[in-house]
Amino acid sequence: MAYGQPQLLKPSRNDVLVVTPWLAPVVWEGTFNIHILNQQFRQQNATIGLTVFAVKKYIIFLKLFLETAETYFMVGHRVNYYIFTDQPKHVPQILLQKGRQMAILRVQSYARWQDISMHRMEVISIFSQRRFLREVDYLVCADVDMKFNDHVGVEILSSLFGTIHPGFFWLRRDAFPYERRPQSQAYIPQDEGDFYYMAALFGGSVPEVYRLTKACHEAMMIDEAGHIEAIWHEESHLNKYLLHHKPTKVLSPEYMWNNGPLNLTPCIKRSRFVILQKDGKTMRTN
Ligand code: 2GW
Ligand code: MN
Repeated sequence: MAYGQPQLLKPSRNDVLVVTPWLAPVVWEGTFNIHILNQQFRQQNATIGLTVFAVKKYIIFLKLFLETAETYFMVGHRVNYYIFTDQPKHVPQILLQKGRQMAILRVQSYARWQDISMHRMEVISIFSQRRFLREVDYLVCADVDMKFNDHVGVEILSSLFGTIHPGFFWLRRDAFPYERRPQSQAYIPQDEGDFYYMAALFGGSVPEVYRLTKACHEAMMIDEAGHIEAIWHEESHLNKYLLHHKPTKVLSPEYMWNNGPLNLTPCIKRSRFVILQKDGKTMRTN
């Protein structure tokens, strides 16, 4: 394969951090050659599982999520969608490209939305141990109130990856919305923390995702027994976990953007995975 030579004396980006102090790549446009990566992952015949939960009213988000995933997510690779829902009959029928499959899995619905969101960690950990370990090499776990808007491919894959939240990346660590009460298992002191990660996109190898989801679920059970719930639910616990188990890749906010004007933020060259605007009042009532 012919491709441009890497230039040791010319940085791929001079406006952003492209590697963490623990030597994990931060994935930005301009830092990778997708052709080289596609060839590597095709050689391994890698299968990628994408988990998504659509419970109660959130079933309406599935169609756009899946249609845009067919256009932009891991195109040319083997993909298994795992759709967790309380309404299997209402999962939209989408024509999938070759090499892509869908499994619809029933989950219970909880009365509180916080429980729907938090129990994803438990469900993913249970399925990782059983089914995912046999069926896929990597897992990508996503929120459903999102759409793919540009390429999201194998450049994100690694043993353990998290995504930087678009709302806080310019802030100092003491201003991140981590859980600040020492009584919670998710507690992070003011002088600790690397990035503020968003729980709407994380993943890695199946064993690593199993460890992460199991640890977050167990931490949430301890909090529940102590009558405390972390400020941002499982996102707070994810941040605590990734502080002490450093991710091997960090996805830049290109992979978690809200559709504001890109030109206001020159370092963001592409918006790949986008948070949908939702009417909080109607979605958050039963
Ligand atoms: C969530 C909030 C209010 C009312 C309903 C729900 C809800 C969420 C639901 O009725 N059905 C459902 O399937 N969910 C799932 O939980 C769905 O997959 C959704 O994407 C996910 C997280 O809820 P969401 O997207 O409303 O939360 P966000 O966008 O405010 O996201 C962040 O904070 C959450 C915790 O507060 C999570 O950590 C999430 O991963 C973060 O992105
Ligand atoms: Mn969301």
